[in-house]
Amino acid sequence: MTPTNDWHSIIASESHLSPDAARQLRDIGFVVVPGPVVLGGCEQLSEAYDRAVATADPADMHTGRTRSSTRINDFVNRGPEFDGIYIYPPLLAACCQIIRGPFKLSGMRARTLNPGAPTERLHVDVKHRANGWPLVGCILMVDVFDSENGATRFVPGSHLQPPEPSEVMTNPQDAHEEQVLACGPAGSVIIFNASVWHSHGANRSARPRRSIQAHFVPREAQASPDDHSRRMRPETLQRISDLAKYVLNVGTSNKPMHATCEDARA
Ligand SMILES: O=C(O)CCC(=O)C(=O)O
Repeated sequence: MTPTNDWHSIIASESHLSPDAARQLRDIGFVVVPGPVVLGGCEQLSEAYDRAVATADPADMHTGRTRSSTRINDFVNRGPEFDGIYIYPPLLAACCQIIRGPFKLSGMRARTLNPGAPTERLHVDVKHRANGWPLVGCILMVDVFDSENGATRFVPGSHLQPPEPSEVMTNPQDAHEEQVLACGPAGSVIIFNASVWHSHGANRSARPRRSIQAHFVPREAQASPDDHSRRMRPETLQRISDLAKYVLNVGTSNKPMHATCEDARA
């Protein structure tokens, strides 16, 4: 047997999800788990988020036609507070479970759901068997997610059938009778199979609902158009671990110098 000493094998053998979380992801299509520990806690994450948004080049900010949410791309390069998100072990374990082979980060961006935003249409993030399928999504709650501020809604088990909401629903913006909300305290992470029907709810609160959202794709698939690999900042490359470089698919070999993820994170 060939020795399993490539990055993917190391990640697969060392990254773990609890059996219950793994089951929810498989059967329901999403799970909410406590997120990675951020130096300085949620307060520092919140400050770093606001700072990154305030200093972002306007070319990296997208508010869309309805202005209901603001997206800021490339959170790989916006500060050390965000480095632990895309290498969070339960998230990597979920990628192994869903993608079932080598994968990479496609993109990581901020999304602020503005007060007054209406419910979004239910959708999937990638078509069944299209380039980039299966796709894994992750939403880190910078603020609490609740029924008032637009917590993400999911239709449990919908990833197990090929039709998309727009193919079977008269209006995908409507409430679905089986939908459930993914609520949680700030710092929680939603991990989901991006084939599950989902969307944000309405933000009826007076506060913005802030989040950091990441997507992972099979390694050979095309990354998102705002792909970090074309714009890695030297200070990011200097700061991040070899494991992170592998997950980002930037400047590292598939054959690690390290025996474990732990050594590589150090
Ligand atoms: O921001 C949200 O709650 C939903 C995110 C979403 O629709 C997506 O990841 O495609």
